[in-house]
Amino acid sequence: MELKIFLDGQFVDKKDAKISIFDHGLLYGDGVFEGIRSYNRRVFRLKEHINRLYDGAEAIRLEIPISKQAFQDKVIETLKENKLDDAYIRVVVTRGVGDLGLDPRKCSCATIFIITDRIELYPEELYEKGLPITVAKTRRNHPSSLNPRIKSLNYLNNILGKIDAIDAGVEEAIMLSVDGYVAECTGDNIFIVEDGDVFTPPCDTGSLEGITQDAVIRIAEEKGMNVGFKKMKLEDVLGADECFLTGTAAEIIPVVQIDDQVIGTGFPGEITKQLRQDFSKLTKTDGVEY
Ligand code: PXG
Repeated sequence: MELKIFLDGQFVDKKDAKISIFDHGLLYGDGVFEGIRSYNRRVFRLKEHINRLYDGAEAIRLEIPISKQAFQDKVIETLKENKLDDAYIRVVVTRGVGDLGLDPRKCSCATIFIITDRIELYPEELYEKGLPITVAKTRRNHPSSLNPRIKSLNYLNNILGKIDAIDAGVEEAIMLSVDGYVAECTGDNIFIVEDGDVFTPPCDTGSLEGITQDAVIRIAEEKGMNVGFKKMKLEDVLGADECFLTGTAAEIIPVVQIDDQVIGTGFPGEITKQLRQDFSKLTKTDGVEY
């Protein structure tokens, strides 16, 4: 069965899902998006993703022409249309069709599309052995230039970071802020564990407010751990007992090496493993059913 895409109010076959070359999402990366997951016919943190989408849209003064509830319903409908139990969901809202100038006022109507597809998982081996990563040469956008809370369609900063990772022969790279603090990775938030305490950099160093990051903070709190936001330098990560990354696609993935430096024992740590177990339970029981 061909994949059905929700595009501007209707379902179309994947091969027919096309947008204009005058769409400002394409011309300028002018728009917002979300990556969401469903597990066993439950959409994980759907409301939170839709809220972040609308907050980002508001921050760039992009009016989404349907209500949040209608948007959530469309996500569910798209999943049902494609009969997917476990899915990766990509939601995109662009400024829409305009002229060749930057002026967003020339775009009269936002373009909305929703893609639901099978999820491509990282190999299990990476979770068992842990991930080697690098430090990107590219610095994270300064928050005063582009607020990291906005999950915008303009991902070139992250893609340049990803190219740095590829050049180093690894999957992910730590991105530092312009003033040298650890912000996040190219598509994941970062955590460290120090003497049993769990820390992640605050959003104002240039990281996205991750939905998986938030879920992990709550799990750690419930387990009675001391957990919180802390500005950190690369040395703090290198000297940590454990390090892991969080994101919708990766979930929680241990980091065991940064360039030629081993983190902790060089194996995934106990706290990382515990958090992974609890997160896995949460994704099986929580979420909007369909
Ligand atoms: N930081 C950035 C910059 C992200 O893009 C995360 C953190 C994790 O956030 P969530 O809310 O998912 O826990 C993301 C996630 C990819 C990819 O292919 C990743 C993301 C979006 C699209 C693709 O790795 N975003």
